[in-house]
Formats: sequence, structure tokens, C-alpha cells
Amino acid sequence: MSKRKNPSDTDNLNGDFCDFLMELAEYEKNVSRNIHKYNAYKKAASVLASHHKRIESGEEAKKLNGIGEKIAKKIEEFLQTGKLKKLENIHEDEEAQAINLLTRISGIGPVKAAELVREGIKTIEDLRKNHEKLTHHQMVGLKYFEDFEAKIPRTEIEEIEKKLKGLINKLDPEFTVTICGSYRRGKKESGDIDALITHPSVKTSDGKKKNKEHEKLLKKLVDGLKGLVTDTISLGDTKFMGVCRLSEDLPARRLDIRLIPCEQYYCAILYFTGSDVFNKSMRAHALEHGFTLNEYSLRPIGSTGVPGEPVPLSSEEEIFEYIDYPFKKPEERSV
Ligand code: 8DG
Ligand code: CA
Ligand code: CA
Repeated sequence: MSKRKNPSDTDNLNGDFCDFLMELAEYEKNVSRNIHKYNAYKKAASVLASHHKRIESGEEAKKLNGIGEKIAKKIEEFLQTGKLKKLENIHEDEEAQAINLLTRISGIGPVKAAELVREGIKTIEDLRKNHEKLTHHQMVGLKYFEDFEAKIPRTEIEEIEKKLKGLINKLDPEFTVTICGSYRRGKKESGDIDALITHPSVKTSDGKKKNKEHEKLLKKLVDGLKGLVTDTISLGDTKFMGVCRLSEDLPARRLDIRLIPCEQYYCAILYFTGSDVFNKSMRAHALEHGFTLNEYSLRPIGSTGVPGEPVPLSSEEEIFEYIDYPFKKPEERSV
């Protein structure tokens, strides 16, 4: 999951509220480590971002689903005073700012950031002097700190997609490659690149022996990407996390590649296209219609409450059909 997000799009009439709510959300996640508050702020920001009219009072905000007393009060305070006391206090809290900064490095989470700050490591410069305290992932994150903060223009991902597909096709034309995430949702820029790959020979139903052969498949595939991939953060049997770069004059970009069994491909594509808020609402809808949906499968829930066998799928549309959810094109899933 890339860090720093903001649902405040250009046509968002409540963008200023969303900005401060997202900043509070980040604070709760990184500094307080209160995931419930983080989710509450994020939910409120997302609801406000898609609201068709400008909110003019806390009272009015409270009527929206997902906005309770406390958040409504903050909106009221912001409308009245043009600022937020809580946020001002956070801005003055040096330790909180240092933790927030360090969590912007790929691989550094809130716990590690707090630990570093406790040891007096508070800036990127401090970290560069203490890189022995970092894991390999965190070191790669630090090395490319500035690069990874930059959004990736859509046109550049189109080029990377072409190159990636070309190289993978050369290895075996039976591979299917789909770049998911915000790129598939049609966004003009993305935080990272989420590539999903499948091959007719990669099956969940395979016995242990056959799976052994596939263990090396992703490694071979990544070997074939020299010239595009510059660093490996981690490489397992099903997931590669790393770095790619189109040319010397462009920033390095975060690239994840997942090798998915073909039976699971459509559920995986759906899941990794997101957005995460869209996924949550679709999962909830599935449950209401007697199905459980996740990144691997769609399964009917029997009368005993136990999920049955995965439904065989041959397209993403079919998932929507099974649960009676009006089909949404990827571009319509950025809620
Ligand atoms: P971005 O990279 O441009 O910032 O946006 P994104 O492509 O939408 O976000 P992402 O963090 O790269 O995640 C890609 C999709 O994966 C996301 O849209 C939905 C799905 N997803 C969830 N939850 C999680 C999660 O906890 N971790 C990851 N890595 N992906 C998740 O729904
Ligand atoms: Ca990602
Ligand atoms: Ca992404």
C-alpha cells in the first residue's frame, strides 16, 4: 500500500475538509497507532469527497453516513476559525513530525519510526548516517526516498507496461499481464505499479510436486526483466517487490509483481484494482447476497454459514453478476 493518499480530487467541493481529515488520519495511523480513528477519518474524508454539495456547517456534515459528533465538531471549528487546534498542536509536536516523516520511507512502519525517533534519529540525514539500523527493504526505501515520493505519470506507466509485457512475452507468450491499482482505475498519476501475472500452467489445484516447478517461475520471470528492474526488495514464490526505471533521466519507481493462479486471476484483478473503499463496499454487498469475496475467490455461504467451493469465473463481470451488483468499470471504482 503506498503511503500518503488524498481523496480530494479536483471536482471535490469539500477538498479542504478532506485535506485536514486525511492529515488527522495519517497522524492516527503513524503516531497514535489507532487504526479505528484512522479508518474513521478516512471514511469521513471519502464521504465528503464524493458529496455533491459544499458542506456549510458541522450540523449538516453530521447528517452524512460516516460522520459522527467529533468529526462534525472539527468541521464546524474549521468553518468558524479557518483552522484546527488539534492539527496545530500536532504541527508543533516535533516528535510526531519526525515519526510522520520517517513513515514516508518505504518499509518503515509506525513502530519502527517511533523506535528510531526514540533513539534520536529524526531526519532523513540522520537515517543515512545510521543505515545499519535498517532492513534491506528500508534501505532501498531510503536510497530512493525522493524518487518514491514522486507520483508516476500515466504516460510513463503506459511505457513501463509496454516494456514489461514485451519482456514477459519473450519469455513465454502465454503469460497474461495486467497492471492494476490506480492506473487501471484510469488515474492520471499513480503512487506505484501493481502488476498481476498469470499463466495457464499455474493452478491452485496443482499437487505439491507440480507447485515445486512453479516456485522458480517468478524468479525466472524477474530475471528476464533486467533492463527494467533495478533493485529487488523481496522475491518469493508468488510476490516480487522491487524497483524499476524506464530510463536514467526518470525517477526510480516502486513495482510489485504478483504471480496468481489462473483460477484466482479475476478475483485478484478486482481486489488489486481497488480502491480499498470500493472493495470494502463490494465485499459487504457480496455478504448480503450470501457470498464471501476476497482477493482469491468468490464462495457461496451455505445455510450453515460455512463458505462452499469457489465459484469458477471467466471474467471480472461475472463476479458482479453473481452477487447482483451493477457492473462498475475500473474507472468507476475510485470511491
Ligand atoms: P496509488 O498506488 O496510486 O497510491 O493507489 P492504489 O493503486 O489505489 O493503491 P495501492 O496501495 O497501490 O493498492 C492497490 C489496491 O490494492 C488498492 O486499490 C486496493 C487493494 N488493497 C486493499 N487493501 C490493501 C492493503 O491493505 N494493501 C495493499 N497493498 N493493497 C490493498 O483493498
Ligand atoms: Ca501498491
Ligand atoms: Ca498502486
